[in-house]
Amino acid sequence: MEKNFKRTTVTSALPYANGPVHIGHLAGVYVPADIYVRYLRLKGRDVLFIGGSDEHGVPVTIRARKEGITVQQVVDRYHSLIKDSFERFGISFDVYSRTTSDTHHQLASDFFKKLYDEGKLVEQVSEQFYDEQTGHFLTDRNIRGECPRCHAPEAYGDQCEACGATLSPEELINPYNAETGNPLVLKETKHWYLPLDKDQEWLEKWILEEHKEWRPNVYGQCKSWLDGGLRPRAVTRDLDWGIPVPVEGAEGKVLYVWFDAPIGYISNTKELCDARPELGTWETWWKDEETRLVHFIGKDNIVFHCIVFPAMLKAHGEYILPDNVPSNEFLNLEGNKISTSKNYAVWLNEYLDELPGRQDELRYVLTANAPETKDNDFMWADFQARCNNELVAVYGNFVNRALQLTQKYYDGVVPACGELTDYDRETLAEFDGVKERLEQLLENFKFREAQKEAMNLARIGNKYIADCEPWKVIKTDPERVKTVIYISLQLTANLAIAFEPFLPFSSQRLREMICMEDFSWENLGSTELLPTGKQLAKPSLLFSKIEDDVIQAQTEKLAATVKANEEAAYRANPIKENVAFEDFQKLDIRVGTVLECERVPKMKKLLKFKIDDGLECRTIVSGISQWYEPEALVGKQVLFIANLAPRAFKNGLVSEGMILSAENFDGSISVTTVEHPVKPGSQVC
Ligand code: B3M
Ligand code: ZN
Repeated sequence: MEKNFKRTTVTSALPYANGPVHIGHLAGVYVPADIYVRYLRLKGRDVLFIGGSDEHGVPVTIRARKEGITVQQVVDRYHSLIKDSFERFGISFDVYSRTTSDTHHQLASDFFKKLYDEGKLVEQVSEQFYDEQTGHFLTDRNIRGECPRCHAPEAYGDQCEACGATLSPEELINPYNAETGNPLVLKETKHWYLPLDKDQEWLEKWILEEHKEWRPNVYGQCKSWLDGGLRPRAVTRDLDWGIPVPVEGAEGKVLYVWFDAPIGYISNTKELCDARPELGTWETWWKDEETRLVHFIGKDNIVFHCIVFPAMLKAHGEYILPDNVPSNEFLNLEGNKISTSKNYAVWLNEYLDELPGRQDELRYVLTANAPETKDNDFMWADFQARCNNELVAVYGNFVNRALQLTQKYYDGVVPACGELTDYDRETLAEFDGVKERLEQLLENFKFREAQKEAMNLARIGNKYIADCEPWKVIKTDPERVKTVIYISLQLTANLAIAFEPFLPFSSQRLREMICMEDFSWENLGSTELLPTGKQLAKPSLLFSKIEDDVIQAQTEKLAATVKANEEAAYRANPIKENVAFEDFQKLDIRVGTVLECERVPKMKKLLKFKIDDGLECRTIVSGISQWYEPEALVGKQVLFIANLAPRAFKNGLVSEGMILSAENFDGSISVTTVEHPVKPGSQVC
């Protein structure tokens, strides 16, 4: 059912202020949100675009410890860096604030208090690990200890990386604080939970029945959460960075970051509207049924925006719920995952310094390759090709020809339009439907296709001017050239409008060149945008070529990062001390043939092998299922340690030896094998 909304509140995920933002952020969330908002503004709709930094949570505290500075210093630094990068990329927020603001602390605290006072939260005491020396409770990931299954010494509180078992921290033998090494004790602690189990029914109806139009990736993720059954979620934490829990007896506790961060959208709207009363009250943008709420996010945030936050809003009772949550998949970089911790990314602040004035180029390529339906790759070679073959050779070339010829033949004055030929009419007819097509796509968050449609308009223009050859015809039929230039100029003006949401900087420059004051979406498709007799300004190139050396510098920079990461991984794992030859000889390494290989139920990482060791068939268990399909290993000859003491797993499984594999620097595993087939049982020496 289409509702008629009066205004739209658009939010985009609040990035953690624990590092700079990169192209993945831009492609996944901020460029699409900005295109949408710019489009709505051009259409004259009432819209607010809300952004800000997420300054709570554990990541910022980890960064602070790593750099030896205070958490406040970390968030101050990255908040300004992120804000500045967004501004310079033309992400046109109406407000970009932060979750450490007083307004936000007050609003989030009041929100919690209301739910608490009305009995909408469930209080529960549980035992959690506590470091008596530092006086801190620990998160699962910060707890380490001996694995109860395979007895590896450094299993995490949630998982053993050696055997792959999923663990809970209480199962660890001799748990300790991963950061300090201090032993841990169990201590009772009280927390408040949002009883999501009670929201199951209405959420199912609201999402699965009433929002079938959400993108398939969003809808699918929600469905699988709902199918799994919702459970209560703790909304408080034992931490000292965050918003204090506003309840007596909750000293040393703060609101969980995912409880306060989405409320940040509301707080930032409040800050904006308090400062600019002409926008109306913040409540109109969050509580009025005629307001449409749209959240732009990345795919790892879906559950929080589609299930948890709506449940919070509903429990509060006064708020509207999101009408759509367009979420993108991930952008990879040159075939690898973008990683903040490994410094493997194209950081926006660095791009701005290294490719100055090329914001539209990046916006264009990120939208052309947007990961709207599946993960996608950013490749520097593709970036160059798209800039040079599309922006320069099509859009830029057409506009430049139209404007230069106007200068040359008519001193920059729009000529009169004479009689139209059939070809003129065909051309005009082709771009006639563009407004409607663009609207259809933009309203449905199909930005990639929408941009293609705009580029198609430029292609039509480019072809038109090339076919009409005004530079030749001017000698034989000057009257005809007037019409060709007139039409080309109208197309140019249309391009300035159509591209504004996507490429705001070049659109603005183009607009200045054609002195276009009246600039509204409704004019799109018109053939009378630049009237005869209008004086245009001096043109300059809209886009310039990206040279090979620029691209090479970027790919070399990435390669250097990969190399540095590999070297760091090597240094972290240096060659061990020398051993005597006799000690080496104690190990009996042999070749075995894999007879069978299968996954182990409930132990995700394990593969169970039956190995022909020359005499008999033995069982060996190995934690490599992430890297191999079991069938692919059957028949292979592998190296294994034949005299390793057998190891027992909790489910009764016993491993009689160990298969040797190489661990690559990126953590991937490759099983060792022999160059020529040999008899099973052959010794490795
Ligand atoms: N800061 C996670 C992220 O940056 C989180 C988003 C909050 S949106 C309310 O991916
Ligand atoms: Zn283990």
